[in-house]
Amino acid sequence: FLQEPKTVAIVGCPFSGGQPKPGVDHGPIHLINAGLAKQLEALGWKVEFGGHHQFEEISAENDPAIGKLKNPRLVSKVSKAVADTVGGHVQQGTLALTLGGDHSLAMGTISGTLSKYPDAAVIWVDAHADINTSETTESGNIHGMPVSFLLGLEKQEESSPFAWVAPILKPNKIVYIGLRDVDAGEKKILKENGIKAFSMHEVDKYGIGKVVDMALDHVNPDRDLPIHLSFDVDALDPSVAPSTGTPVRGGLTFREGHYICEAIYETGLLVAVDLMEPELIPPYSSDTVTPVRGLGGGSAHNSSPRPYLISP
Ligand code: Z70
Ligand code: MN
Ligand code: MN
Ligand code: MN
Repeated sequence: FLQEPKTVAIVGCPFSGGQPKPGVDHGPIHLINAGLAKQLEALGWKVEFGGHHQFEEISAENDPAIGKLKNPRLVSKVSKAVADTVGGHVQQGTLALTLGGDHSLAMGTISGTLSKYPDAAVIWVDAHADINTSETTESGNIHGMPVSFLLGLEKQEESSPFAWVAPILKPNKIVYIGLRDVDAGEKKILKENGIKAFSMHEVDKYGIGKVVDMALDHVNPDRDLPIHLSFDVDALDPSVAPSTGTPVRGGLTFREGHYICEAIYETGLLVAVDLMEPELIPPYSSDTVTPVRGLGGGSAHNSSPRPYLISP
């Protein structure tokens, strides 16, 4: 599905409005400053990167909660912009590599992939299922909800900020790896919809090689559908990736995390990758980091006081 020469477009999304803690809005900046583009070039990829997205257009006063959902208009607007950007790259046969930012962004990235490939397979690597609905969410944090929007588990009224999300992902086209912190309401949703999940228990039991094979057999039995990999770094054990909003004990090892990515890449079917919820990468500190100018549409300077926006 990718065009030659193989090209990766980095979509930097320093956004954390889908959850309350600042930190993940610096993740993409740290990854770029740590030399990600050069490393990808060294692996033989042509790299496109024009700067991080700037998100600043809705202030907190203008974005009161809808039901339990926090920052709904902002999260919706940001995800829509990301959907258009990722969709454009996938259309062109460029691997879209989105750097988060919190996982609410995947509403956008996966919508972008599905706009070109409605039957794409999604592999969601995470400690969390991120499948709460507005009914089941306890936190109201939308980063715990993107999968439910993509599946269309709730009807969105025309007035909903999320009405733009095409709810076309089928429950048998998403598979989880790495789960270990799933809410009771989410377990019920997974069960009722027959959604396949390989939790850390299955990783222990079968080993990561078998788990990836079984996950692919489930969502992509004939190995002919494009694959979207959505990788939350909190899937990794906190000893490997401590710098994320909510580290959860008992996660994937360094090699298990890499193996998943390698094995999926080897299928030749990968069209988009999300790397979500990273914060700081040592030895870089926030003091040494300079925000990069925006991709256009929106100025590079933020006047908004919202803590999850990068400031100049
Ligand atoms: C909980 C919620 C969560 C992180 C997603 C947690 C969700 N299920 N936490 N990613 N780091 O708030 O819905
Ligand atoms: Mn997540
Ligand atoms: Mn998570
Ligand atoms: Mn930082």
